[in-house]
Amino acid sequence: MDETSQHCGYVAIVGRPNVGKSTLLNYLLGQKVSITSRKPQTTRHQVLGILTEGSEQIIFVDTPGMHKEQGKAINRYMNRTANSALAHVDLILFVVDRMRWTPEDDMVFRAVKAADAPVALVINKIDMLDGRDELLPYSEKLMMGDDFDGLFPISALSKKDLTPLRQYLGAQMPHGPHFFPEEQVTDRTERFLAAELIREKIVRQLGDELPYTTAVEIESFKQEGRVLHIDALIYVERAGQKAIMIGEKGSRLRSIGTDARKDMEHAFDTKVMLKLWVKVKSGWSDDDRALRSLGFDER
Ligand SMILES: Nc1nc2c(ncn2[C@@H]2O[C@H](COP(=O)(O)OP(=O)(O)OP(=O)(O)O)[C@@H](O)[C@H]2O)c(=O)[nH]1
Ligand SMILES: [Mg+2]
Repeated sequence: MDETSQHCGYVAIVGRPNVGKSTLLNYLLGQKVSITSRKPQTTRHQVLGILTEGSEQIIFVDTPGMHKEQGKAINRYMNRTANSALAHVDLILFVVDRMRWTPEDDMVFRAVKAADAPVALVINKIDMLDGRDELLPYSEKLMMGDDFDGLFPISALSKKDLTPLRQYLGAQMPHGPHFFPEEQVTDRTERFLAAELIREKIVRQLGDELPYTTAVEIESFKQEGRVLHIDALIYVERAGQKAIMIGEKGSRLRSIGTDARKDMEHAFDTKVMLKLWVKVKSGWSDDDRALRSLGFDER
């Protein structure tokens, strides 16, 4: 294709935890590159999702939810990661949940206002509304002056009303050659996605506390014939957490493994043999060196 007719740009997706940023990204791409769950602080890293359609390439940057709690090294890492995505993008999607505007939304609002790029407000989860009218007062409250370049009430989950947002995104992309090959969908490796899918199952299957103290490391990732062999280590912080992760007679770990394997077989389009181990590494989430060795890489 003639490069002079191409459009290409970066779009940061930011907001407090749990508003539906990763769900929106996966929907826009038509495939899963970023894990999701009903628990806050699911996304821990920046993940690029690349959408190429004809002359248009939109490079989305999914980010960890910005949150007030700064207690541990991992929380500071996640907030830094989200903030750094605001620099050098062409557009910012500020995602909020239509149900509630919280002090954390105020915090994100201040951060996006301080950035150079135009900001569009995305009010997600409108499927939870009884009627559309319920949104009006909320939108007015939010359209404070000229703060936002656009306003999009959507439902990323039920895939409602996304066409105006999609068209807007295309129209905002500056002229310029594509940065990525047409077939590339993310900047992350299959290894990274494998680790994330395991973590997603942990977050989805286990109680409220455990997910925050869990990290996953892929030890080996080898295609042998028609089977992809993946060995992974799940880190927890205490022996009691290890027992919960394994479950009675190994039942919990088996169930996490089965769910993760199914997703991997779909994502990698091959048969997968997944082996999981659980290991205690106390204090890893508040230890910068441990974080670095687990792939928390400051991008
Ligand atoms: N009802 C409803 N639920 C949604 C919608 N979009 C996302 N969700 C749900 O909201 C929860 C959080 O979604 P995520 O996409 O993981 O949210 P996130 O903003 O990426 O969260 P963090 O990565 O933790 O910052 C999940 O249970 C989603 O299924 C929506 O439009 N409607
Ligand atoms: Mg997320």
